[in-house]
Amino acid sequence: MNQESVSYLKYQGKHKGILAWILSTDHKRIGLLYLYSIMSFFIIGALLGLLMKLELIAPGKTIMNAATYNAFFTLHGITMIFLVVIPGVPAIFGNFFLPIMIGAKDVAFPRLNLLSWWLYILGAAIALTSQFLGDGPPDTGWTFYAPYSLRIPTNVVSAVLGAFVLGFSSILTGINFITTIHRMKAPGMKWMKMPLFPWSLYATGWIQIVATPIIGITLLMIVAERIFKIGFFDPSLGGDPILYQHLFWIYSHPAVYIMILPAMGVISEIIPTFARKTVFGYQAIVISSFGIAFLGYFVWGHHMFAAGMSAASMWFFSFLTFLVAIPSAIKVFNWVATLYKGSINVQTPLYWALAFIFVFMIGGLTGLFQGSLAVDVHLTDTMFIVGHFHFIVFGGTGYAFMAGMHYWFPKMFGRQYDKSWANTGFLIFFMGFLALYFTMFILGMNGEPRRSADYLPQFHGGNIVSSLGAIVMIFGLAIIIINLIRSARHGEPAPADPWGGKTLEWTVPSPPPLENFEEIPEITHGPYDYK
Ligand code: HEM
Ligand SMILES: [Cu+2]
Repeated sequence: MNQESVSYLKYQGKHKGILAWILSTDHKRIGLLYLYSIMSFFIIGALLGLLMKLELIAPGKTIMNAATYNAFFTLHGITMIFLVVIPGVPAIFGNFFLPIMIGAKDVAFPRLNLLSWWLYILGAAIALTSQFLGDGPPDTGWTFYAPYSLRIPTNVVSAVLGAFVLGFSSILTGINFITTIHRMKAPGMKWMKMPLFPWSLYATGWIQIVATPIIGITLLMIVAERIFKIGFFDPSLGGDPILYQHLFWIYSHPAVYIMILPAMGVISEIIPTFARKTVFGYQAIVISSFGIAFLGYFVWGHHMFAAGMSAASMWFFSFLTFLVAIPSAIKVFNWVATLYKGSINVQTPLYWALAFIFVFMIGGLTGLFQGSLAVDVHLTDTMFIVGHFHFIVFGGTGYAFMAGMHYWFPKMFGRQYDKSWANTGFLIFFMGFLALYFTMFILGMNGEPRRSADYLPQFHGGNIVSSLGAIVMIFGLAIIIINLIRSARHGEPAPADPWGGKTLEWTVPSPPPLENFEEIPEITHGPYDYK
């Protein structure tokens, strides 16, 4: 056996030990670097969330004071949004699987790929040290709304600069994936023969490139305002705080599609494999991704209905918000139609995928409540919003991540996980999740405000359910993560194609060799070739 056909995990290059990982330009190793770093941040973020829920288990002070609570929800938000769900699926599974699924040996720019990971780590380090430097941890929330973020003495500047560096990492990944897809598809792989996960990364790449610079500039404006008192956003200097909200959401609404499109791509891979059926409406799924990516630029104002806007612009943003629901619904329809009359192979990844569809629909429907003007005035800044975005972001991107993790795990590590522990963990997690977040819809409709360390006694009952749900959910999560870590070392060896998948990654050994393919395959048929 020559060095090149040795598995990527065992391969010995120039460097040894940890250096062989943190200096590797192999897309699979970089995928694992992201996996380990993102999972570490996710665990930190989840523990912060749990502590917040423990504070909220009863009215009055339970385990922390209000200032600490504010710092916690800010750090929780920054960590989860900028360090976990925005990079999450593309950086981990995109890096690992995009080249293999299109029949390439690596991404177009392997060194730039490694640079993206280093920038990610640098940005994370800057954002996290904001907790310990300067005049105390930032307490603005992840949105850094002006004018509060301009005036408080806490250490906003380094949190903002951390997010700025992370933006570069995101842009570089987008450029790399778009180029890889344009230039490196295997011979015969026409655009319409490309699997759906690469398609979703392609649509996401464009959002990363087009939208991310806007947040970069906006964050620099905050820094300039704080240090040089320029007067972009501060009314006392002639600026406009509403301008900040426009700029922030012009990025951050499209960013929610950076979170969800790759997640939808993962689901589109899993459903046909476990239904053993060609995906229903391949073209409609592709086109709807671009429908979402395109329309997503025109709806940012729905975050600002209560902030002050002309009636005409409110109407416009509300109308377009409703339109975005259509391409999302098309995907759900196609997944369900793929399952219909399939010969279904019930396995852990499918449980996660079905749960994804369920929670994503609840998240999407509540989005429509918020998108309608009169209802949103009642709901805005309540727990309802927190329920909505956790159903979509955690229930969507998080569940798809878990689905993908259990789908591709045997390929990545060459071992199979313990299926009954995986299913037990899933079930406990799912129960906890529903208790934790569904209650928030009810609490929010009844008027409990978000981002507050305390609440009126009438909300106590719901908060007990929600906080107990958080404990159950974290327990389920621990089972899932421990099972995966154990299995990566001790699991049964996995065959090349444990689920009967048809896309290219299932044609190479588990774990794949350094160069992915001995010979680049010729593509003659579509990606989901079931009868
Ligand atoms: C598809 C993925 C989606 C994600 C990842 C997502 C995520 C989010 C997040 C994070 C927020 C809270 C922002 C904050 O901190 O203030 C939010 C609010 C909102 N979402 Fe979504 N959302 C998605 C889909 C939708 C859809 C399909 C709709 C409507 C059709 C929608 C309508 C809204 C509205 C109107 C708000 C603002 C509510 C308010 O602040 O009053 N969202 N969403
Ligand atoms: Cu939005």
